[in-house]
Amino acid sequence: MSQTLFTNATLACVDGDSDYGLRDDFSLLVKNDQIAWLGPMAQRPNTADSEIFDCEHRLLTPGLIDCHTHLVYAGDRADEFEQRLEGASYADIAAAGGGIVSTVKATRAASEDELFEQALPRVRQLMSEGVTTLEIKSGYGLDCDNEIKMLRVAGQLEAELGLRVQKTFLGAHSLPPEFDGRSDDYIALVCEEMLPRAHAKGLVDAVDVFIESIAFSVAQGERVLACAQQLGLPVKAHVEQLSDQGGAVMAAAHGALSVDHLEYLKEDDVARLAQANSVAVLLPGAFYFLRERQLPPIAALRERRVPIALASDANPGSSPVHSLLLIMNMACTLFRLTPAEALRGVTLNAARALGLASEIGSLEIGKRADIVIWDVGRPSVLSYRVGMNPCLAVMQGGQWRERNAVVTA
Ligand code: DI6
Ligand code: FE
Repeated sequence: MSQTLFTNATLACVDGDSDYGLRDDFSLLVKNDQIAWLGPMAQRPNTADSEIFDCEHRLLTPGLIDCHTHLVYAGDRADEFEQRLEGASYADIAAAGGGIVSTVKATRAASEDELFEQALPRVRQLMSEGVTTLEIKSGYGLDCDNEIKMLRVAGQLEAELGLRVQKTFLGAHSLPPEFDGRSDDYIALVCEEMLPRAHAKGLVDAVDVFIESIAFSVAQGERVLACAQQLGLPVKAHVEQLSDQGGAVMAAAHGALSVDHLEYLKEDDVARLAQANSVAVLLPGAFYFLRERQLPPIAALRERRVPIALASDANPGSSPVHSLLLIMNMACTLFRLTPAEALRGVTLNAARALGLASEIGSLEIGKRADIVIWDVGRPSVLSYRVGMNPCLAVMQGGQWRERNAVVTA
């Protein structure tokens, strides 16, 4: 049996309903892959057979969780970034055949190995800042074989890098060019072939759809979510990102784990999310990169106690962002979240958005020992600094992943 006793730690447990769940002068015991005990230093167990890790009053948090990414894809869209700086909008570029569809062409042309190699540095960058669980969506293949190829690469990243990866099928991300003018036919293919085949291969943990004027209608999205539910799969949706289509209310009515983006969500619709227990996943990286002006209805989400999660939305078109620490800062500066809400957004509430809150997301007895040691004394510093990475060491499922020489002495 392997045991590690963390001593002299400041814990941000992210337990309870709000705030950091801060404990000073604490000790935490990991046995095998779980948190076995935590309490004040004076009450720590006498464990002669444990490895002792003296935190010297540094901060411990749950492993960070990035609950919404599209980080398996080929190529980049730096040229579109230049076009947008010259005045074209994201929607203009999509309408002219660029945007998502240009990434689809590059992704279809890439082999599984090439996709893996290109995704690797993106995942490593997130991991270097303490990410222990990552969601990855398909959605740049848009046919059976290529969607399956993307999901296989997501699985390979999990197998080779040792972090946890949740795979989300997003076949209804954009209309592939060969279905131009026939979007209902494409949705039929998604429901009747693509999703069932990917699911039969064990590659689907959840199903997502993009409901937007430049993507699919509420009725089309609903068809996909209903098919997912028939297969017993949890659902989520990209909604109200660029306009109010009513997708969030529909997805909540289907018991969505999360509804994501939400800039254009009406305050009146927030109650429906609360009733459905759906998590609001906010994506400040896309808001920033597209220079959106419309803010998500934060006050109403707080008032109705809808859990707020944050994610990178890492993708080549609207959020080429690979840092959850930067996302926490953006959520505070752009959306006026508190640093405590930001930390909860990338831990416990992100776990809820993935349906994993009983296993991960907080420092509590019985949860998996996914733990980050930060070279800071207070949790607000994580949201406050930009461009610094104070992650010293990461324990994933009770095993050390990275460990900086500074704290191993
Ligand atoms: N919303 C987004 O922000 C991304 N996908 C989506 O549904 C954009 C994806 C891309 O532009 O490649
Ligand atoms: Fe997205």
